Amino acid sequence: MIRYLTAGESHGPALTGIIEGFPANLKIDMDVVNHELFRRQQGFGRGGRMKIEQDRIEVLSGIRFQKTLGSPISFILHNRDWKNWQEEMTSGAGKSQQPITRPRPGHADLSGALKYDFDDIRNVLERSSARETAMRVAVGAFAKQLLAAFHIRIFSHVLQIGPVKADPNVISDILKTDEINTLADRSPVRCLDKTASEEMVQFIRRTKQQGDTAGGIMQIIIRGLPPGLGSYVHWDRKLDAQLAYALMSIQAVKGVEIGAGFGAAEKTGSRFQDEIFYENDRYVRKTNNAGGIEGGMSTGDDIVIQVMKKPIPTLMKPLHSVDMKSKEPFLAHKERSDVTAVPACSVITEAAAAPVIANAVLEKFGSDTMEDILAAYQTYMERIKNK
Ligand code: EPS
Repeated sequence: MIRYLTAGESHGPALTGIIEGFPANLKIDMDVVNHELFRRQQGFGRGGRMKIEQDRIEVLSGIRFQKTLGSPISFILHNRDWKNWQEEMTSGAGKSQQPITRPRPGHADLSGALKYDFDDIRNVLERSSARETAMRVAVGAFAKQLLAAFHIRIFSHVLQIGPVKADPNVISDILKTDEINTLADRSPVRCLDKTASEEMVQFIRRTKQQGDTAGGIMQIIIRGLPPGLGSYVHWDRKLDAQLAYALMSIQAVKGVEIGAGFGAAEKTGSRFQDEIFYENDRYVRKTNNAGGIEGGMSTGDDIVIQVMKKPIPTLMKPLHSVDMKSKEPFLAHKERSDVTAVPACSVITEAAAAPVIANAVLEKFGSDTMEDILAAYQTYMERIKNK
């Protein structure tokens, strides 16, 4: 099974990642990995940092002649901004010239400083920063290449930023195609509804002028799964639970909804359940309120998930806070940040979901070499055809 670790401070020398348990003999295209990192850096509403960085990783182990070895894959991403932070962020001797003592409401600042007994909030914010997600996107890019061998694709797009929503009627046809990411990548906010996309940009502009920030909702679509990934037999093997865990762990995510989500509460059972038919030698459901997961297992239909990211807590017009040194009321600390990172978060959700699905594939079909895993997959697909 795939496990992974990420390390690195936002303004430290580098971010690093290690993936353990990745099967051998999968061809890896590093351009694909670096393209995913590029996608994460896009999106209207990002701050100055993305103009400094050009995220690319260098692989240090686990791959030879473009193929995985089954050994841990480790990689490094050098922070270009490091050159501006060498003294403040050194691992050698030194002392901060500008300790931060005014926690931002909504950030990890206050609880983190209390928990780890820090007098300088920078010790918290450097690691709690969403800069860490660059490593998760790299991990996701490896996992996506594994999934591609089984024809499993992961897409995402933005449904809402602030009060501006994509029109479900405008985007419904696109959602049936495999063009979701291609078209979403063309929008400055990854929204498939062009009118809403423009309104979102205007909304972000206005929000920035007001010194404020915005959150939003994105949708992930995972397509091409066989039925039966995950399991109902034990709580921690349920695919929806594992996906929710991975998605909730993304910085500033406050909600995850599967399929019809909370909207299901107002439906009666007869209107909510996806009825089963048998057509052209296979089982079909004509609706997908369950979002592609029943009893903690994939049904074979698209897995559909909505993820909500709250507004970023670093405000240029800061909110009330307390100075941790003097205990006097002060306005919270402000530093360079994004107005919204919802479009980037959309790419990150794909990456967070990918290792979860990859693990469900490995759990079902084996984990050593691609050849063995693919053979087990084909046997299973043949067997369920006749069921
Ligand atoms: C981020 C890098 C950060 C922020 C953002 C995410 O860069 P900096 O702090 O140097 O401006 O743009 O981080 C946050 C929103 C946060 O709350 O920490 C990135 O690479 O994604």
